[in-house]
Amino acid sequence: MQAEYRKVFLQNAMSRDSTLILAVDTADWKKAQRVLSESAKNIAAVKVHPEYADIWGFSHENAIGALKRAGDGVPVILDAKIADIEKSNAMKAEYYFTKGYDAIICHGFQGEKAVEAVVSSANKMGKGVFLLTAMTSPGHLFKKEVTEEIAQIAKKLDVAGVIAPGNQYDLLSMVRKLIGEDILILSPGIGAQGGDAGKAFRAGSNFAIVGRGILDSANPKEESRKLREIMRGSIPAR
Ligand code: NUP
Repeated sequence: MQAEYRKVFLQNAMSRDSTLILAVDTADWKKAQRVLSESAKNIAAVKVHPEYADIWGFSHENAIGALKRAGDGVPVILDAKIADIEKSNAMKAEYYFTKGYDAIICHGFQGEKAVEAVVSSANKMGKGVFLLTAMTSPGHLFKKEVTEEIAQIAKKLDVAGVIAPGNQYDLLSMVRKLIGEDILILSPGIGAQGGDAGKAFRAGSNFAIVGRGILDSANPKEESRKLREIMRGSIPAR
């Protein structure tokens, strides 16, 4: 069940005392490894794109193992943005979960049945699904109604969490209202894309996903520490 994975994800965040997720977006494995180990004490999880394993010269399994070693055992979220029909989504989800990724980011615009295929594959394997309700990119085509419908799918399927833009606070708080208090909100768009962690948190976000803001900073350890402090308290008492 996704509620079970949500509990596991939250317990991990609480034991690491962080709700900051590092997006390891760099083609340079040495840099990824260095930034990750320097910020490991300040983060709850890492988020990685499927291409990076190959770019770094690893199999998926070895990339996951190396990320976990550098990050003190962090969960690894795959930003696969799964967006196909039911059958293909089931194949993709199973493929990535079998490799060892802990959770996956999935699109919602393809409709409930196709999302359900990812959720049932995740449930069989004790993994998590984070459903993308809107995007941070300027000019994105997620009209308000589309985001509302995706948020309703998230609620109906009770996914572990959703992804909602950390640089669009009205949209973020609308998503929070629609999904209720339990489903987690993970927000990219903070820092390099103009979003502010404190504002995203106050609009209803639980986790900040940050790439360049940490990767390109002169002091990733200090930058991740600051972001972690800003997000402190973003998990409501349950
Ligand atoms: O809407 C989205 N916006 C976004 O930036 C959904 C995403 N998954 N992302 C990802 O978050 C993006 O691909 C990148 O890996 C990360 C944000 O990185 P940065 O802007 O903090 O460098």
